Amino acid sequence: MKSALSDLAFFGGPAAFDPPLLVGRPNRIDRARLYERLDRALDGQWLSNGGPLVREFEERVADLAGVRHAVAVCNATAGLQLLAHAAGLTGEVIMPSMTFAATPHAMRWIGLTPVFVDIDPDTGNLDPEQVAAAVTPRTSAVVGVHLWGRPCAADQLRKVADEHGLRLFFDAAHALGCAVDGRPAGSLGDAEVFSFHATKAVNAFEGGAIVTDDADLAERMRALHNFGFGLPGGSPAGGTNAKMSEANAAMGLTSLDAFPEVIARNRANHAAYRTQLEGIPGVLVADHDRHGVNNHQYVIVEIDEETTGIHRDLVMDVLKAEGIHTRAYFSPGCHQLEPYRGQPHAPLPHTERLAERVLSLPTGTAVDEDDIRRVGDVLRFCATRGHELTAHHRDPADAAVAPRATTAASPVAAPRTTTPTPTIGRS
Ligand code: T4K
Repeated sequence: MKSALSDLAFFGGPAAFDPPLLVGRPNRIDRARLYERLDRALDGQWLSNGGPLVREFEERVADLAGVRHAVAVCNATAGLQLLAHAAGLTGEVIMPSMTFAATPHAMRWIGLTPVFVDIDPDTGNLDPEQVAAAVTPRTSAVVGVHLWGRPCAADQLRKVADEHGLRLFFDAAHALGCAVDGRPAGSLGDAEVFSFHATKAVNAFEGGAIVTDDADLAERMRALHNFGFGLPGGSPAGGTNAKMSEANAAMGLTSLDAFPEVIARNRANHAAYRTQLEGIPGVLVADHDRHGVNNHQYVIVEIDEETTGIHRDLVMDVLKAEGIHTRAYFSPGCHQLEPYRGQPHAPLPHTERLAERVLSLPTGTAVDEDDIRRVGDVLRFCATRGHELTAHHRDPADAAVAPRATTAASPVAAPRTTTPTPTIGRS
């Protein structure tokens, strides 16, 4: 328990966690099952190009998404590109800035122009009114992001898309197993893309899947992700290689087996964080349950600097010194990242406000209730002694509590500027 500033590892005290606790630790799986599946692939001498494990993985993912088709791919970024290409998108694609760089980068990489619009501050997801206002003759699609697994306002977005003849796709990288009004994520758009990256609730080491009810689109994607082979009439643009291997599918299937247990643990962890942090002025634990069924793979807190006297970035550094490695999902908004910085965009006040406050805490099977109690202690200390902590950090002349040399070099205490430090990539 920390009671004085000098107890904090940031100011030279002992760290709360050694080894550290990290956001994004892969969830536990049954290794024997993984090895059995890998043995099967090796024995069968079929390692890629639509093997039996990939087929089984696709069936199970399509089932979870409540759709007829799933095309497994090497990662969600390639999946987004494959989808945009197969759907024949051109010109501008409307999307939120409050997302991982992969969403705009995937589009830009294939010559499309991401157009950022603001979020609904209640959900963190695309605001349909802002989407309608951003449509131009060059717009071909809307790509919503189910942020932290919260399903987008699909019906309202569908209305806007239909009015303007646009395709409606979702980046569902966070949203496997999530749902709203009984409709699973994956079934809300014309097509949606899941991520099975190592850090996700279900992982295939690396991987992704595009899910859809559109049989023609699925067929095009299946051909194009294998060099365009088998596409009726051929493919003028050729094709790419975005296939998932059997080894990735073996991991994906084994991780899917563990998914119910992972969700249960995530849900319990989320509840424990809420209990620990409830009532601390200026600290808000995002309540995903208000927005539908969630897999709870992201525990998100907002730090209000005005109330606590401490900026989120300094909280991250103090936590890191304690061995608690958080991430800011997502900060800054993509419009402030290269290569989008400096390009004109609609006003994004809600995105910018959320990006300044947001913090993602460790969860998953690597984290238990006792860990959460100890994380809660440090966060409570930061929030209730925030003014003091900030003042001491800004005045290293106070030798008794001067920050450790390594962390003092961090940019967190620099005055806020219009070009924020990319907190996602900070390590
Ligand atoms: N759309 C959205 C909305 C997304 O969030 C993402 C990916 C995508 C699209 C694209 O999906 P993929 O193409 O990746 O399938 C991480 C993930 O790399 C990224 O997949 C994910 N979103 C994003 C939210 O998180 P970083 O830059 O934070 O990764 P990194 O390497 O800093 O690791 C994050 C944390 O996880 C650290 O605390 C370390 C820990 N970690 C990581 C790995 C890889 C582990 O403990 N073990 C591991 O094996 O992006």
